[in-house]
Amino acid sequence: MIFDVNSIRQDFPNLHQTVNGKPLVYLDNAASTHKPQSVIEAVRKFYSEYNANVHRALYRYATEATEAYEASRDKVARLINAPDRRSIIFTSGTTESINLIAYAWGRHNLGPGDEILVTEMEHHSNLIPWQLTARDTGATLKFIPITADGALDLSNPDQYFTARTKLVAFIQQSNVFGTINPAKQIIEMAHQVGALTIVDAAQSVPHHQVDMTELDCDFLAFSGHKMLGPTGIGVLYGKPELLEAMEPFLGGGEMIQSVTMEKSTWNEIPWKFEAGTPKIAQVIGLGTAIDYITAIGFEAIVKYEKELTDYALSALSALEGITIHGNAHQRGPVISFNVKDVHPHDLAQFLDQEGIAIRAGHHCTQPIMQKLGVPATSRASFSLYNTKAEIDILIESIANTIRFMTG
Ligand code: 7TS
Repeated sequence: MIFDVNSIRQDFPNLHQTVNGKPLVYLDNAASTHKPQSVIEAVRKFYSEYNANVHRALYRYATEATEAYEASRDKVARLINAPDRRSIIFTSGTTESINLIAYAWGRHNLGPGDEILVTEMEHHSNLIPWQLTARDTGATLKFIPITADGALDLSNPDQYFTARTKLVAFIQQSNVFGTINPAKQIIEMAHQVGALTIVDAAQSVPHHQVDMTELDCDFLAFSGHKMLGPTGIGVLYGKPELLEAMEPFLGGGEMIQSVTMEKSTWNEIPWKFEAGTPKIAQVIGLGTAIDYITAIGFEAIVKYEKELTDYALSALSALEGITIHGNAHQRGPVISFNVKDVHPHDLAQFLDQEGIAIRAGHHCTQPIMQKLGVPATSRASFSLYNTKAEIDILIESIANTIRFMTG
C-alpha cells in the first residue's frame, strides 16, 4: 500500500474539526490518538446489530459477539507475533495490565531480600504499582538511572542486575524523550540473573513492530486508545506457563471452572484473568484498529513518523530559547521541550487559541521532571495522520508566542 497521508486523514472524522475557527492541529498522540471511521463503525455495529454478552449463551447474536471478541484476540497475537493466543489477556489498559502482574504475580512471589528493578524513565503506571508491591511484600525497589541525553545508563549493569533481582519492569519507548530503549538487551540481562521482565509497551506497540518471539519478555502491556482503538481496552501479554502458574487477579464470573460455597477452581488462561463481563465493544474496536494499522504496515509508519519527527526536531531547534529534552539515537515520534521564559502551560494555552493541541505538564513522570529540574515540559507527539504542514503551524505559533511573551 502506498502511504498517502491525505487519504489517511480522510478516515479520521475528528481531524476535521475546528478550534476557535482554526483547523485542529492535533499533536497529543502520546496521550491518546483519534480513531478511524472503521473503528467507530465497528463499535456502532456491535451495539446496533449484534449486541450480546460473550461466552455464555447459544443464541445467534451471542455467538456472533463471542466470535468477534475472540477474533480480536487472534489479531492482537498476530500483531505482536505471540505464538500462543492464550498469552493475550484483555484489560482496561496498560495501567491495569501492570497492576495485574503486581497483584497476581508480585504479591505471591516477592518478599524481603528480593529486588524489583525499574528505571528512572517510567511512567507512573510502571512505578507506583511496584512501590506498592515493595511496601506490601518487603521487597526493595531499585532504579536504572537516566543520562543527560534521556537514555538509560546501562554502563554498570552488575550494580542493578543481581542474584536478588526478581523482576525488571521497564518502558520500551519513553513518553517524554521518545527514547527507544534496548529492550532485548535488558531482557537478556534480566534473564541472566534469573529475573522476570515486564515491558511497558504503551508507546511502542502503536509505532513499530514489537515481536514477542524476538524479545522473549515474560510480560508486556499496552493500551488500545494510543493505537487508534477505543478507550477502556488494553492488553497484557504473558508467557502461558507463567500465566498458568499465577493466582487469579479479580474473582467473579468467567474466570472460574467450578464453584461450591467453599471453594472454586479456575478457568483456563486467558479467561482466568478476564473476570466479569469483558469490554466487548472495545475489544472488537481494537481488532479493527489493528486491521487498519496492519493494512498500512509498520515499515511505512516508521518511515513516515521518523520523517515528521526529524522535520519537527530541526525546525524546533532552530528557534531561539528552546531546550529539547532527550537526544537518543533511536527515538519515536515524541518531542519534549521548554521555551525560555515561557511556562509550558502558557504556551499550551496560546497554542490552543490557534487550534493546536499539545500536552504541557509532567506527563505522569514526575521523577523525570525532578531530574531535568523543571516543573513541567511542553510535548508534541505525532501519529501517522499528522503532516509537515501541521508542524509548520506549530513552529510558527511557538515563534509568535515567544515574541508575545518575551517582547
Ligand atoms: N505507560 C506509558 C509509557 C504511557 O505513556 C502511558 C500513558 C501509560 C503507561 C498509561 O496508559 P493508560 O492507557 O493505562 O493510561 N501516557 C500518557 C501520556 O504520555 N500522556 O497522557 C497519557
